[in-house]
Order: sequence, then structure tokens, then C-alpha cells
Amino acid sequence: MSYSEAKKAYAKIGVDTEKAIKAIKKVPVSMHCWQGDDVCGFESTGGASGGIQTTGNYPGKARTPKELMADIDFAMSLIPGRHRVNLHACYGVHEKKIVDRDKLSPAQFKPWVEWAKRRGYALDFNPTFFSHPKAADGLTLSNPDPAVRAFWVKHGIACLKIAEYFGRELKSPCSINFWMPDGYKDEPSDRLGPRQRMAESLDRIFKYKYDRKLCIPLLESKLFGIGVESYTVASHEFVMGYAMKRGILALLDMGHFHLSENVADKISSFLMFFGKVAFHISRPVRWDSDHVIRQNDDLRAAAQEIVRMGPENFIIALDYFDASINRVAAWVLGMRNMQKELLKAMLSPNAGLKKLQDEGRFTEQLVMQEELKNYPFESVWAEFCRREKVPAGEQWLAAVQKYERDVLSRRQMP
Ligand code: RNT
Ligand code: ZN
Repeated sequence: MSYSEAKKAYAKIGVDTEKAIKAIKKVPVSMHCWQGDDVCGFESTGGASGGIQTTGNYPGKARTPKELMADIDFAMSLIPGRHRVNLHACYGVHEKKIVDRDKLSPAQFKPWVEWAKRRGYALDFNPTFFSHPKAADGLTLSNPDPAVRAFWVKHGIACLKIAEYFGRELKSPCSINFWMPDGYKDEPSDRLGPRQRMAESLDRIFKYKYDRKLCIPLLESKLFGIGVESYTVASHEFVMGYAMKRGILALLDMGHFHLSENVADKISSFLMFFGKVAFHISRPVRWDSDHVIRQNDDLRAAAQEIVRMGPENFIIALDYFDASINRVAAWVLGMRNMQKELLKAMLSPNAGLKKLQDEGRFTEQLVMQEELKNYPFESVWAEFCRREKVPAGEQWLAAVQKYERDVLSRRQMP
């Protein structure tokens, strides 16, 4: 169907496709740098620890900051709209000697800022409380050893300063997400102590008077990790309580709940009581497995909630890492899928559907919800891509395959 025919079909149900195209263009998605190198970072070649795991050994992962930046640039060239890039503290650029986590400063992130300025990206940030000798026992901010806690408190404060630097230099507030893997493989005898220590350490970090105009701290909850199955210190309840008390935002990762829970249902309550909602868009398969997001029911439901409650009230970040497929393709597919679901939700007569619900017209509501799934969304997506000068369909994959032949396949792993 042509765009003008689709436009008419949508107009009949009160949906303005031009408005939707304008709206989707304004929603930035924060693209996670860590899909590009399996969460390895530039400090060691150890790979991710802390209850997270990448599986697969697809060739061509980025080995240096330069390669990672080039891969991100290439991915972005196939994604419509303007987006953000999400960095982790373990992606600092170190000259000769590696600066330890407690001593990190803007100096290690200057090359990222210079690159982001040149490209017009804003940056988000994450302290890295894993893949480090002082996190080897799985406990960081809740560690019984005060010296270990002090080390990680310093890391947290150092990262707040780096986030302020990003916000200031790139003229866009930087979200900084705190996720700590702390927990136990088997039943603990004391569930309270680690949570008290965690709260006390976080208090010490947030005593640093960060500039709220430059950085937005987020706190991410989790259910369990690999090797950390029985107890997670920063659980959903811990995070809800702590974030609320401290006046920071809680972050919902779609992979951090029981598989039968509807994560989208949590959004409205979060919005009511926090005012803004931060999201890690991910896809659990059997466990919190961080597969590339697909256009499935979960993503659709989350996107609908985001659109119905105003995308400006959300911080949308992707979080998955698949090492079994082309990593650039994993980024492009995930970013486009996110945008596709947001656009579908924007092409929905949301006010009309709400009216049907309020008037108890449930037959019409159900029929309309289903019929909408077969509306000519593709034609509007294609028009959006045409205006953004990126391929609308799977032609983007041929470009990635060429990049794989010319660039990725030449990278030898040490
Ligand atoms: C881990 C969390 C966390 C990480 C990133 C790398 O379970 O989801 O957000 O994936 O910080
Ligand atoms: Zn996450």
C-alpha cells in the first residue's frame, strides 16, 4: 500500500500519520555500547562477570575504542532518528596504565565526548560494579569488608562526576544507571544486613551533590543472576523503596522479573509515583538472557504504555548482548524494532480506545485492538525511513554484511 493510501486508512480511524512520523522522530533511544564487544570493555580481556553472561563467539567484535566507535557509527547510519549512546565505566580510554575504577575521571572519557560531539550523540553512563577483582566474590556496595565498600563508593562518586561532565559537554542531561550484581548463590542466613550495607553505601555516594540538571541517577533492580540465584541485594522492593526515599528514579529492566509477570503493567504505577520511568529494553528467554529484542507482545505492550503516557516521561535504553550473531546487526535490529513498536503505538487511536474502555464497550475494544494489528503500519514506517534516508526493509542487512566482509572479518582476536 502506498503511503497516501495508508494515510487515508488511518485518518478514517482518527489517526494522523504525519503527526506520528513527527513524534517518532523525537524519541531518542539510548543504544548500549556493550552489544559491540560482549560487555568486555577496555580494561582487560576477561569479559562480563557479575551474574551476566554473553554466549556465542561470532567473529569480528570490537577490540579497541576506535573500532567500537566505528561500529556504532555504522549501526547508527542504518537507524532512523537521532539517538543517544550508553557507555559503561569499563569503556574508559586508558593511556598505557589502566586507571582503576575508584580513580576514574573525565580524562578517560574525553575521546568519547569528542567523538559524540562530532557525531551529534548525547551520552548516558553506567558505573561498572562487575568484571573487577574487588567484585570477584559477587559483593560490591554490600560487601561485609568496609574497605571493599569504600572502593566501590569512590567508584560511584567518580562516575557521577563523569556523568556531569557528559551532561555539561554534550548539553543534554546524562542518565547514570546504578546496577550492582550483589547477591548469593545459595540461601543466605542474613537477608537484611547486605541490604542495609547497600543502602548505607548508596547514601554515601549520593551525598556527593551532583548537579541534577546535568545527570539523572537511576537504580536498577534484578531478580537473580547466573551463579547468584538465591538472593539479590538490590531486588525490586529494595530499589522501589530506596529510590523513592532518595528522590532518584528506579529503572525497570524487562528481563529482571519472573517470566510470567507483565512488565508493561508496572509502568503506570512507576510513572504516578516517580514522575519519570527509566527502562532497559531487553528480552528474557527462559532466564534474564539478554536476547536481541523482537517485535513481540512484551515489546508491543511496553511501547504502548510509553506512548500512551508520553514518551517524554521515559528514559528508553536498550540492554542486551548477543555474541552469537553479527553484533552490528544486533544493534540495528533492536533499535529499529523498538522504534517500530513505538510507531505502531503512535498509529493507534489511543483516545478512542480509552473511551471504549471507560464506556464499557468491551466487544468493540477487543475487536479494534485486534484489527489495528493489521493496519498498514509498514507504509508509514517506510515513509519515515525514506525521509530519514535509511533503508525501510531488510536491505539494511546487505550493508551490514558488506561491513562484515570489509571491516569486521579482518579483526583477529588475540
Ligand atoms: C544486568 C543488568 C545491567 C547490565 C548492564 C551491562 O543484569 O541488566 O543493566 O546488563 O549494565
Ligand atoms: Zn539492565
